[in-house]
Amino acid sequence: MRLVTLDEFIIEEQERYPNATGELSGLLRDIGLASKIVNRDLSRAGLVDSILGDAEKTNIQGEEVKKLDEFANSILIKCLQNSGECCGIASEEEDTFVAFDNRKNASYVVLFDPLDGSSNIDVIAPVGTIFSVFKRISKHGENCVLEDFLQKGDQQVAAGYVIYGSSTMLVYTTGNGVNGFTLEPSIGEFCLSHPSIQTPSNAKTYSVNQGNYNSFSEGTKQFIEYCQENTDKKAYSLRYIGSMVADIHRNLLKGGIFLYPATKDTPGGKLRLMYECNPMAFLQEQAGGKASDGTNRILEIKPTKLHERTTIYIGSKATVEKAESYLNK
Ligand code: AHM
Ligand code: MG
Repeated sequence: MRLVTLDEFIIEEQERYPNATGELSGLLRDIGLASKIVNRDLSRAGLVDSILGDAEKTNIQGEEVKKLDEFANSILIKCLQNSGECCGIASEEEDTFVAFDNRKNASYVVLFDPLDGSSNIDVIAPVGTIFSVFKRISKHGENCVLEDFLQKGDQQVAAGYVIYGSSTMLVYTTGNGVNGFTLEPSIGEFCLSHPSIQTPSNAKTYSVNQGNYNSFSEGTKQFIEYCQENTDKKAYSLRYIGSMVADIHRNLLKGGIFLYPATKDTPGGKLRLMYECNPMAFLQEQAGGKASDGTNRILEIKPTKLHERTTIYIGSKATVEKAESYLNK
């Protein structure tokens, strides 16, 4: 079987669209490169004292920053700034967006969570990088502005994640389906391993931090009971890694629902609209799944700030609709 590398696939895809300028292709290749560098250092995390553990500071959202969060953040920024196609970034680890002064003519902005689920690093559980790409709406030749980033999710031109697990995989969409590429370590290339991913319409598993059960709404509690009792079929299995990328990756391939509802501590939800929920929602929809805040389609939420949070119910379409039916009774 012929190996198709990520770079070859991106070029072949670009050739299908005669009007494509190749800028987005270049950007995706640079994200692939950044994730290979992050992957290399993550795989040594347990060995190298200097990169394992806390950076002994907190980010703008009051969360503890791990050294590897900072490392992944700076690698992504460097690769994107070098790429020439990106006029600015916003990151879960930065207070505000960063405009690249030397890239005023570039067309795209990229938002990312450099290392999602990073509290899992110290116990060698999977973590991930999540990214979301928008076309700028401000004028070329000037610095990008906040409005370039605060676009609704349905305006994304590309989105994806990299999961660093027992193997490393990059999964992305440009709005023409979802494809997955597994890193072949001996040649250092992402190779097409999961073409045209479609997610099953019914879940087999549900993923939620059930420790928060007592503070969930009645509708969410009833939906969880439905998952456990599900009388017509076998009850769903509960699978929760605590790393959104890993939980969603499993559900995408095997069928499942991931939910992070409102809790007492996080009444507006915990996960970030721009860095986590939008890109995952775009991927799920492209794979035939669904993503909602319980009532509204995630991709239609108009963001008001970069670090906005939302509740999320995402995964197999029929199961997300079932959750919505309990929530909106
Ligand atoms: P992070 O971006 O600070 O790593 O937080 C996001 C993570 C998700 O990966 C995961 O689904 C969730 O937080 C787990 O939260 P909890 O520990 O409250 O269940
Ligand atoms: Mg995160």
